[in-house]
Amino acid sequence: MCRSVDVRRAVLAKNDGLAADLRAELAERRVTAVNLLSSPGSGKTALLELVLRRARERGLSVAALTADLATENDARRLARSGAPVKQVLTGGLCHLESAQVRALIDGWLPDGTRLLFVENVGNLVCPASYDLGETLRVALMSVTEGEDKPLKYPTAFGAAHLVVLTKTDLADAVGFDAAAFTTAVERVNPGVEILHTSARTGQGVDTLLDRVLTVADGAVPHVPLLAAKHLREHGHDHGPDSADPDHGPAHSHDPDHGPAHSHDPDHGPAHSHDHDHGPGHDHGHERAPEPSTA
Ligand SMILES: Nc1nc2c(ncn2[C@@H]2O[C@H](COP(=O)(O)OP(=O)(O)O)[C@@H](O)[C@H]2O)c(=O)[nH]1
Ligand SMILES: [Mg+2]
Repeated sequence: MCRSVDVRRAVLAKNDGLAADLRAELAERRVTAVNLLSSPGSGKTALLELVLRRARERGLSVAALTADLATENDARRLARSGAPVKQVLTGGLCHLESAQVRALIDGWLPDGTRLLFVENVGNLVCPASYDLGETLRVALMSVTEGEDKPLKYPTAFGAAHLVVLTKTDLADAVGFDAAAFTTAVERVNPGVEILHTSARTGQGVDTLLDRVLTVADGAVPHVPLLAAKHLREHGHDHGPDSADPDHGPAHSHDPDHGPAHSHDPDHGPAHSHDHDHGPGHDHGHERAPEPSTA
């Protein structure tokens, strides 16, 4: 086995360990963390803003972290809900890691927070391999992306506790085939629940929040579905569509390869820093620790 593969495996193993610790700590604090995964533009931010609003209307204490390669646009949008929001700028890194989440919640996450939503970097490849210590992983896809995407990104959709279809208001306009989508999801994640949502009409927003609360209340046992474990058991996503959109092709075809984990040369050295938005925010520029790199 070549050394780079060893290093990638070690990076994943280290992340898994930190994630397990974080999950235990969050459970002790009675916080349920929800990791949202999708390609860019699927509607994560639009849906999350509605979920945060609805949760607050129900008197729930909620907070959100949102990751972006370069802008704070999503944090500004989410902060309109009135919930505490923190932006993570990954500086070109294509996913979040558990160490970043841990660094960000320390000293920020308000006591008594019930639900912590994490909007991951828009990408269906790398984020799928990194456990963030979440209780619930949600893979989202919009009706405009094509019914076969679960088959093309089996790690992202196969290791999700819940699959959310977004932008259903556009389904007729794009000729979306709901049955084909359901079949594709079933192939990679048999039995997983699929919710249909629209941030335009509000369809499914309450149902999504209800599902998250069901898990938070412990009404259904948490089933660990760690993506890294799934990845090791079922192999990495292959083919041109699995290339990390933030990186060059050199990182996409190693068959024995952990997640792409290098830095976009256009973005300089990977770093992350975060900005508070919403109540109590101080525009601090704390630096999260350097993400570990292969
Ligand atoms: N028609 C429609 N457009 C949506 C919906 N949700 C998001 N959008 C639009 O899709 C684009 C991307 O949404 P955004 O929330 O930024 O996606 P993200 O990149 O996954 O966070 C924006 O122009 C949104 O206004 C929806 O449910 N219906
Ligand atoms: Mg977004």
